[in-house]
Amino acid sequence: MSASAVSHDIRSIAALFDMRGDFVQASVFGSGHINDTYCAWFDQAGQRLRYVVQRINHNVFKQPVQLMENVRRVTQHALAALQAQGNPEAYRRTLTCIPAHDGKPYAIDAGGNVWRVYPFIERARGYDELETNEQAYQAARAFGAFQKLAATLGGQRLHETIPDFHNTPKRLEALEAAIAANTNGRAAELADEVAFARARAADCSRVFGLIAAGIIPERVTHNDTKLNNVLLDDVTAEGVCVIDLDTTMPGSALYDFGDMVRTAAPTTREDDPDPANIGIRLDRFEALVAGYLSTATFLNEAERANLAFSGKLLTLECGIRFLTDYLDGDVYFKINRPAHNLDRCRNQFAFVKAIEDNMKAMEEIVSRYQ
Ligand code: ADP
Ligand code: GN1
Ligand code: MG
Repeated sequence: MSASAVSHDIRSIAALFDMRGDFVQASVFGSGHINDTYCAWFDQAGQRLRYVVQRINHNVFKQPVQLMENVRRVTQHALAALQAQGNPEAYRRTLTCIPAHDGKPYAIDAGGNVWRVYPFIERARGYDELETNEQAYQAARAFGAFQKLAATLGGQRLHETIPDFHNTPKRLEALEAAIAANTNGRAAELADEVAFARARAADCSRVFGLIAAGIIPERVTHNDTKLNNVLLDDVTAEGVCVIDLDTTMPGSALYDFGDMVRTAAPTTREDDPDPANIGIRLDRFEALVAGYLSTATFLNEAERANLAFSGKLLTLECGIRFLTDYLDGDVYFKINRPAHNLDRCRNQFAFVKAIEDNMKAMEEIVSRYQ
C-alpha cells in the first residue's frame, strides 16, 4: 500500500500522546495485513521527525490493552539490554513506545479504538520481496537474536494475544467449520484446495504433538516473522529492528523460522496468482539457515531436526488461514481485490508443494550447519 488519503484524524490521535513537537501531516503507510498504520511528521524545534501511529485491529486482537502490556515489557527489556551493552543507537534497534499523557503506552479514542505511537526507524526498511541472499541472512540473524533476547525476559508468562495462534490442528478445524457454514456460498468452487489441506492433516499435528509431549520447548517467540517485520539497514543490510510485536508471546522457535522460510524462500510474492511463478530458492533457504543459526544457538535437537519442515508447516497453516478467511467472506486479512485471499491460498499451497519436492535438499542444507 502506498501513501494515500488519511481516513483517521491522526492529528487528534497524536494529541493524545506526549509528542514533543508540532503535527505537520500524516499518510497511510506500509503493507501490513492487520493494523491501520500511518506515518506522521512532526516539527520538533525546526527539525522534521516522523513517527508511526497505529490503530490496533481489535477485531484480530481482542485484548489490545494486554497486548500493549506485552509490547511494553518486551521493548523495555530490549532497550535496557541494548543500553547495558553500550549500543550507541539503542532507540533505533528496538521499538519504543511513546507514552500517552497518562503514561500508558497506548491511548483510546472516542470511538473505542486503541492507538500507539512508535518513533519511525530511519535509514532502514522492510521488504515484501527480498533482493539478495545477504538480506535473507541478516533478517534471519535478527529474528534469532530477538528470540535470544526474549529468552532473558523475566517475570510472568506473556499474555497470549491470539489464543491458539499457531495451533495448526485448530486452524484445520476452523477450515472445516468454515466449509460447513459456507456463509458466502464459496465452498463449492474450492474442492481442490480443501482436498489439499485435508491430505496434510498429519503434517498439521506434527510440531503441535512434539510441543505437547515436551520434546519441543515453549519459548518467547515473535510468531509473525514475515520478512517485512524486520527492518534492514539501507546501507549495510543489517537487521536493525524487529517490528510488529503484537504476537510476541509463548510459542515455538519453529513458528518463527518456518515463517521466515514461507516469506523469504519463495521465487515470488505471497499473493502472486500464477502458480507457474512459484518455486523455492534453495540459496535463499540456505542463507536463512546460516543467519538464523548464527544467533539461535539455543535450539535443541528436535527443533533443529524440524527446521526444514517448519517452512512447510507455516506455509500450510497460512494457506489454510487464507482459505478459511475467503470462505468466511474476507473478515480477517485486509484484501485489495475480491479473490485476494483465494490467490494467496493457492500461492501458499503451491509453495508447500515446492517444499515437498525439495525437502531432501533442504534437510541436507540444514545438516551442513549442525
Ligand atoms: P501489521 O500488523 O499491519 O503488519 P506492522 O506493525 O507490521 O503492522 O506495520 C506495518 C508496516 O509499517 C511495516 O511493515 C513497516 O513497513 C512499517 N512500520 C511499522 N513500524 C515501523 C517503525 N517503527 N518504523 C518504520 N516503519 C515501521
Ligand atoms: C499477517 O500483520 P502482518 O501483515 O505482518 C498475520 C500473519 C500472517 C501474515 C500473512 C496477527 O501478518 O499471521 O502470516 O499476515 N498476522 C496476524 O501475510 O494474523
Ligand atoms: Mg507486519
